Amino acid sequence: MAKQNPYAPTPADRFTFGLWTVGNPGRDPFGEPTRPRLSPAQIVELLGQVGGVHGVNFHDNDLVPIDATQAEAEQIKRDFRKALRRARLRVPMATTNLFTDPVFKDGAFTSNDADVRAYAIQKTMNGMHLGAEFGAKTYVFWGGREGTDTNVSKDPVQATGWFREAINFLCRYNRDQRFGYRFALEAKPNEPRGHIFAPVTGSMLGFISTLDLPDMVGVNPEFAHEQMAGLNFPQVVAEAIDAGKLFHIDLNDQEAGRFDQDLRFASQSYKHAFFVAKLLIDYRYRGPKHFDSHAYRTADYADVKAFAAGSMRSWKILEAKVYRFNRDRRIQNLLGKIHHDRPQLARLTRRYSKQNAKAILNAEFNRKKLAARPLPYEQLDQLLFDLLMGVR
Ligand code: GLT
Ligand code: MN
Ligand code: MN
Repeated sequence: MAKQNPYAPTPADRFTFGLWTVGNPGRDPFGEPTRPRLSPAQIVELLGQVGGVHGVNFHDNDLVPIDATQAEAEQIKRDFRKALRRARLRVPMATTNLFTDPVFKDGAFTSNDADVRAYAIQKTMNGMHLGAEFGAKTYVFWGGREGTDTNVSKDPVQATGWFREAINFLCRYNRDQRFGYRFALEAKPNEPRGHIFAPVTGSMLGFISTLDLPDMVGVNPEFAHEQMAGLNFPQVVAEAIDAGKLFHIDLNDQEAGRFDQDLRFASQSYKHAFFVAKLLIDYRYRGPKHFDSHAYRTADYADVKAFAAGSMRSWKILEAKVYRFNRDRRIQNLLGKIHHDRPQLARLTRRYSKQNAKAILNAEFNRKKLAARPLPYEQLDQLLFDLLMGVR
């Protein structure tokens, strides 16, 4: 009997791809597509062949081209629905393309033109209907062109206000229509504009607290986007978890200082990828894990399938490593040594009171002794390396 693959994905893993990710034809700013374009139904079929995928996400225009007639739209949706049924795939997330068409050249919700701003809201409401038709429960907002190429062109305080108005408006539409969406705001620090508003997930988290219906809105952090900003993605994910705002996550990879690469998850930053997996596992994230990446431009569709299967396989391997790490005696002993717990002190620092303040002011601390406590992080980090490289 053939040995079972311990890293085989299943729909319970909630792995998702986008029509725009596996369907990416390999176009870049310097070159034409290297792969033939696939229809939405063909992309679903391809994912079905890969196996173990939970769902496929789309922008309104990934599914229905912006200039499609009503009849064309209906036909595309019928074919897509049939393909979904055949491949047993769901649509957990939908979003709006507010960046490709020239009308959005100066942004959408933050365009200087009131007509464009209203059109962007209209397009999003229609996109929400489209997503709802296929059962989507998360609606992502990636700003795309919300920003400027030169600071002379916009008042960023006014633009932030317009962005807030748009999200507030759409939250209420969501409630009125009973779509039941959770909104997930996705940040990106640069590209396609010179300057982008709310460029990192931390900005989005701050912004959410200023909204009318903040409970409806969370974040969709993307690995590559935070790496582009030089940030530590696991820390970004941790902040979103801590705020109760990790509604969705975009997994991929990126080398520092490069163009927007959207590399296959864990193909580059093994260590960061491991800690992202660890956070999602330890804190029981149950949402979709969306691979927002595309295959190398050199790939043909056989290789695109390998790319999709590889994304999920890498997650499953890292998942197994996380369990191993959490069970590893030496690692856990070292971690235990590093954490000095003092319940009496913890009780005092947990909450402010006049007595607690007094007690802390009166406590004695031996600064030199504290500074001399060992922190064997070199040992710990090497153990991690050994574990990740499979020699432990
Ligand atoms: C685009 C972007 C991604 C976003 C997608 C959702 S579109 O590919 O680079 O990071 O998640 O709009
Ligand atoms: Mn991206
Ligand atoms: Mn993304």
